[in-house]
Amino acid sequence: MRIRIVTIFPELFGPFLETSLVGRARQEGLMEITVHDLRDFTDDAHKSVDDEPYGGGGGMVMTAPPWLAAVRALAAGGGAWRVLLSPQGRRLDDAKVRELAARDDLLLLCGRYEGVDERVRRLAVDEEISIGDFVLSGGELPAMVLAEAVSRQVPGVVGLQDSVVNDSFRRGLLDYPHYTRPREVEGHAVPAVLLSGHHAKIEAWRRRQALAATLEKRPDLLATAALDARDRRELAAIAAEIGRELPLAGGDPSPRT
Ligand code: 4FV
Repeated sequence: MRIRIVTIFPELFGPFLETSLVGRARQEGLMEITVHDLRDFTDDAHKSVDDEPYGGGGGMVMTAPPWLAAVRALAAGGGAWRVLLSPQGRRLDDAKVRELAARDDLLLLCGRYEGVDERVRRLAVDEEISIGDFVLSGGELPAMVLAEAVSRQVPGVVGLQDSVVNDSFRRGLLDYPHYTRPREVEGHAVPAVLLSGHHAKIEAWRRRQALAATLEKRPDLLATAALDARDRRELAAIAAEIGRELPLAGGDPSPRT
């Protein structure tokens, strides 16, 4: 898997590329992640990358020529999927992460200022991705979020592959609660089932916890979660217990009045 990132702040990526999962994946050659300075693709003495917006209004806009030069130089020979990180993009979620991981060669464009000139989108971008409906000062943190999420999908990057397969959202549900030593924390004990060694009961308990957490915190996810008949029965029981209507397909539940 190759990820190349274009930014005017390459220094922001140092620790991210040298640490933890991504750091080890690069070291072990499981991933190639490189950062490229947009200013290296400017052709003026000041290496300028922004200018005033046509039509007025505050702030500056990133000019198109450096971006076109950078993307065409780095994506020469084709094959790279060119992603602009921006609030106008499709929201990043587990399904999109897996889709991007399958592309195997990503070129991430990190905007700054008010954004990039519209011709960059038209001439040098295959897809826009947003990490959420809020405005940051740059696309660098979203690029790191995307790179980390995608790297977890690369075989061998996450030691326990099954912890990726079992990642919440992969199953369309929120995660079950996790416990470790000490057994008791300020009077709060570990659920006995987790100490039972009874794997089937532990699995059933975790499934029920994931269903309950999802119904409580993210009922919207239930519309697309992979639920079997046992799950549906369990959900109905949980909903009755906590006085919640079960979300109709696609709708979220309102507390039972
Ligand atoms: C963003 C987001 C984001 C917008 C203006 C950079 C900033 C500035 N990118 N998801 N939310 N980008 O806020 O991806 O250029």
